[in-house]
Amino acid sequence: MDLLRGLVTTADGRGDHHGAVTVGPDSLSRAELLSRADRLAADLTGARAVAVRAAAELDTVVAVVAGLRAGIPVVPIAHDAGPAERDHILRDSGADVIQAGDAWDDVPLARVSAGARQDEKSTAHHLAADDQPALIMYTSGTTGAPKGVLIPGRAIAACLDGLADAWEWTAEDHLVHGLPLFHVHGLVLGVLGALRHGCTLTHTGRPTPEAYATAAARGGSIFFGVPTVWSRMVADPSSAAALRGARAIVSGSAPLPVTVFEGLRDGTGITPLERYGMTETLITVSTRLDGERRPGSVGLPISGVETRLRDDEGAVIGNDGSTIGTLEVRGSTIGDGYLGRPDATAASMTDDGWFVTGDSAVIGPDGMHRIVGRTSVDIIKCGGFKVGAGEVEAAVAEVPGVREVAVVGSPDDDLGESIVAVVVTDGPVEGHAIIDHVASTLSVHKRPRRVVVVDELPRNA
Ligand code: MCA
Ligand code: AMP
Repeated sequence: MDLLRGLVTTADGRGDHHGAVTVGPDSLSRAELLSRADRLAADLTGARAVAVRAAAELDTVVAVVAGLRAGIPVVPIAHDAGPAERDHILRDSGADVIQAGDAWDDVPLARVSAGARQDEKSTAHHLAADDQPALIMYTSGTTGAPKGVLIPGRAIAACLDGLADAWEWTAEDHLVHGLPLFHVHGLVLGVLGALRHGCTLTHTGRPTPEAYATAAARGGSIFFGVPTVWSRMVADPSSAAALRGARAIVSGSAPLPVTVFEGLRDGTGITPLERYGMTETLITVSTRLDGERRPGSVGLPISGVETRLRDDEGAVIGNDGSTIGTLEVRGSTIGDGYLGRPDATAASMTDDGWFVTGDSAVIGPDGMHRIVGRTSVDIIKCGGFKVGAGEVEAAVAEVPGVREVAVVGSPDDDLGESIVAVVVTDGPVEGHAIIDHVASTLSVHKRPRRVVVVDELPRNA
């Protein structure tokens, strides 16, 4: 199995063109992408893992493809990760080589460059076995620093093929999105999906309504976004109308409010597809292009995936459309657990081999899934980014003058949930100092949007 078969088989052949892969202002043909990636792959020979500062740039795509072609696990890191988060990921992943362009010159690792070069190195590549980690992706838990999820090539291929089946995604498509390249949504679906299926890719830099409208005018046929992207689209009717010629609009990473689903359908003339997944499992459930797209529903398991609900006592719940249980999943898209964390990996699985998602769901007699919440309040989904309350609390507690802190998610029309830090202080502490400290040591999207000072935090026994 070649994970990137669409890239390889169409490069230089039918369907390749300058602009087959565009990120922001820069474009390559597939043949150019492949040749740059293979030059970099030669530089990766013998590396343990390659860290990639995953800015929304072509170099990120080149570096990820190079790692996959060299058979070296790729560790994408948020481009705006502060030293605490970045250095944790570098240490924990064991990466010994980094592609970071001109940034992060304080990182003491061998540097490689994805930039264009004249030299013609050999293009030997070794393609990782399907069950070796292709990606190590970091995701937040309720407490502690983010954990690295081992994602083998076979899981990525199964997920992308399941979604191709559900959405009728083919080489004829032109995929458009502006999502971050350091998470599953933007990187696995949004980049590797286009390269596996051989379709044209436009990454808009940022996922603004205007940028999506411009890409629609240039032939965009499938658009990806998180609910925040789509609610901003609904608020911009002329950009929404520009998507009328598209074939599919897909939402995921957080619940799509029914009002946004309906606004999007009315504004674009396209009924959105919704899909559900996790970094640990990739995408497991989706509505189908040839099936019902119902507001509030994430649809059916994709091919190769099974789901079940269990109650607090562990009993399996029937698909009655009303009883809420914890969603468990198993099948070909599930990753290989957390790097170096056998305890956490074991805790995430049942004895009979199901992954416990931590999401609460209802399944109808027709098999349609509704995600109704999470079993932990210490996971916050802000703009589709998963943020652990404990991780932000630890960063806030470092700010001089903060005595106690609790971080919570607060319902927010734009972001779904916004991060709020409630603090007890010794003397005056500026809210923006707390916000900036989190933004600069963890990453910008983990910053509290609001700081509330109280005299005392309510505590139970
Ligand atoms: C603001 N900025 C700051 C600060 N405040 N910079 C430094 N310090 C500060 N205190 C800057 C930011 O760097 C940024 O700059 C600009 O202000 C705006 O940032 P922000 O307000 O955070 O952006 P936003 O408009 O609120 O972002 C909304 C968004 C974003 C674009 C929808 O939340 C997003 O990209 N979400 C996608 C999340 C995602 O892909 N999740 C998938 C996880 P500049 O403009 O220069 O950047 S994978 C997953 O969940 C599973 C598998 C699944 O199902 O998909
Ligand atoms: P992450 O850890 O960033 O991969 O986020 C995974 C989590 O995002 C899941 O456990 C869900 O809580 C949430 N999620 C993803 N897609 C959806 C969706 N379509 N509806 C509701 N929640 C979602």
